[in-house]
Amino acid sequence: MIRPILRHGAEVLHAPAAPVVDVTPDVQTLIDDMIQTMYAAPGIGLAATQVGVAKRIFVADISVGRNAADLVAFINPEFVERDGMQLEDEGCLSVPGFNATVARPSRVVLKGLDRHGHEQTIEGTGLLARCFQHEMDHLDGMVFVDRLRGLQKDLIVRKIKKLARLGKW
Ligand code: GNR
Ligand code: NI
Repeated sequence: MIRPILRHGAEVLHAPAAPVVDVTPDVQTLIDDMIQTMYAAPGIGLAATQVGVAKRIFVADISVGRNAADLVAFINPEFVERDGMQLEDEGCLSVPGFNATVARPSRVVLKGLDRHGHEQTIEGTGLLARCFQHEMDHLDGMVFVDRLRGLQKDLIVRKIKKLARLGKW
């Protein structure tokens, strides 16, 4: 089932999510729905908070369905390594129509559970590293706009507020 994606301003997007205690069938259904929702959008990642669930779960596929091996689901992910630096353009399904350059480490290693509840450790570089960090931010209640400073941030926040006021957000 495709679930609606919440937009910047929805409370659950701006609060930290709680760890998953048990990988129950409900969690597996949620992950299946998140994968469908990510592909339908289309996007390269999706965090549970974006579909209104305050749990530490995300899915990612930088091939957007072209390569089955690229699909990743993480439950309770944690950083084990982070190094380097990359400056690239970033967008978010919860902030449609906006993008900005965000500084991120160029390589990360994440550890957590897969969708069956088994431990997994995955390394990401380049776009995958960026995607992993973007989704980790979502689990901590942070959206890429929160990583911006000064005029760039103010401009996007101001435009979102205006759209919301006009009922176009
Ligand atoms: O689809 C997405 N593209 C993207 C591009 C650059 C950096 C991060 C991303 S993640 C985003 C999907 C999304 O909002 N995930 O939370
Ligand atoms: Ni996002």
